[in-house]
Amino acid sequence: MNRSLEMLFILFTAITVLQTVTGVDIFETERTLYNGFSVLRTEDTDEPLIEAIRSSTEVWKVTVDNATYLDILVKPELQNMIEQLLNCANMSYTTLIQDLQKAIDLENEESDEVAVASFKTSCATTSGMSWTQYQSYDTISSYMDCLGSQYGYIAQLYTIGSSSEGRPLKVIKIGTEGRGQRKQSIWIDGGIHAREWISPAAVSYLLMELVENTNTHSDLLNQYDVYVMPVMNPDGYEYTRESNRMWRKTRSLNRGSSCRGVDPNRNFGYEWGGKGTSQDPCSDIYRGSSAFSEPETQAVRDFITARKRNIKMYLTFHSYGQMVLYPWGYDAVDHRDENELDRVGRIGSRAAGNKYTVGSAAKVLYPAAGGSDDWAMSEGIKFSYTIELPDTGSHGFILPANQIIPVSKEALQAVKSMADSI
Ligand code: 0X9
Ligand code: ZN
Repeated sequence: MNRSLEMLFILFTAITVLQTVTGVDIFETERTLYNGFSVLRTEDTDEPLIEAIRSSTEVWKVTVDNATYLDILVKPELQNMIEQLLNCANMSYTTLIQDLQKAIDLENEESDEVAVASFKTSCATTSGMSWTQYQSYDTISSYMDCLGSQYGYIAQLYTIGSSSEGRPLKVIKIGTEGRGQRKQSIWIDGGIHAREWISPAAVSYLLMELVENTNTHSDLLNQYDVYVMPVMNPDGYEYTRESNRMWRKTRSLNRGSSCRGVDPNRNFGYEWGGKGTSQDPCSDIYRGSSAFSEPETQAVRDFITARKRNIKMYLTFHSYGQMVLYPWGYDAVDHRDENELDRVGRIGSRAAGNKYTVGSAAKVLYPAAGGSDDWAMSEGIKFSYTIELPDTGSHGFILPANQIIPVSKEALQAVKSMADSI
């Protein structure tokens, strides 16, 4: 490191020790705003500067066309400093998002009336559900209630537990029962991470298609029953709607800390506590006090475990990055089913328009233990995937609502083709 970079580095470290991470959050109950926050993209290197930046703000890794990048959330006070440091370290960067709050404010504008009309299903009308805007958990939940009562012959509603804040955790099983033999099934979930709004939107779209447009999907439904849980972490999701758009974790209380929440995708019980996890309740990748410490992950564990012999594929939808990832995620270690998982992953990617990167989670992205995908595979569900929905960073987590329908349509094609190929 040259002398001026070293000086800046020291200054930067001092400043960031005094200031902590995310948006402007004056009181716990007030909305956190991201005025003037930007997202910068730089190359993925081992430069010590990145570690310093990582300790003071959020850095997300993304793979696009075989190249990996780091997207850095930059608060306004550090904008100049970080840009200078990147320049001094000879690291090129681009600005992905100029003002995060502006992007947040525009994100949920209702899109395109034509699309609204064509998706007014009976239950959507009853519950106020649509896929032209991001919806509240209450709306998604009422929509599921309606499906359970109006389409009882094909859709069975389960409340599998309740969240830390007491919200019902809901799953719908889509299945044509009563044919003598027990069918194999597929599990699909969304909304593990609160801020990844496209996930519950797309997973609820899949649910709508399979229940309210069943005839179009008889190929899939003749072969499999499908369990769909659009929002695994409803407390976090509501918190992103009401208070802090960039929240990731659950909202449980942590003993001995004023920081709330656990990363549900570090809380599952396979290799829990390993690489890419934190013991610090204030961290965004806090693993929890023990494996399955969260009521949300417990409920999913219990429901899946009881049915695991029949579940052939586990699919969990996240964002962003456009990736189809398979185990292992806890570490870059090989396993014997990797070729097979890769083959099916590629079929999914192709069906979704060929713009998803396919690979093992730890190798393509980063090692992170306690993920739901690893746990599902460790329970004997061979085809286990995390699908990181679009985009590749231009909007990141703040994908405009007019993207819900196109992204969901691609996701539906991916799911159908993957199910067909296992
Ligand atoms: O880090 C995660 O939990 C996932 N990425 S995200 O940006 N949506 O947070 C990736 C999880 C991949 N699977 C495992 N590491 N097990
Ligand atoms: Zn996620």
